[in-house]
Amino acid sequence: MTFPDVFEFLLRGDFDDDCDVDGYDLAEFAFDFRRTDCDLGERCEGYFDTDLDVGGSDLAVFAPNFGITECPVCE
Ligand SMILES: [Ca+2]
Ligand SMILES: [Ca+2]
Repeated sequence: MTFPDVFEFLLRGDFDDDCDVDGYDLAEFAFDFRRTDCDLGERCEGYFDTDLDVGGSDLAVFAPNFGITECPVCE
């Protein structure tokens, strides 16, 4: 089953998997924003790169998707 990985790739920032990037997803992102321990403990929501933190470079990935209300793979 590779579908979930493709799905996540297509709409990064949709942390609750409901095919949009809205305020709920923003709340998830904001909760982990500024974490620097993404190699430890709980998974960092919003950790899109490989620098072990949730910071500006991750926000740059999340921000363009914010406001999308349907993902490309949804009917
Ligand atoms: Ca969502
Ligand atoms: Ca980062």
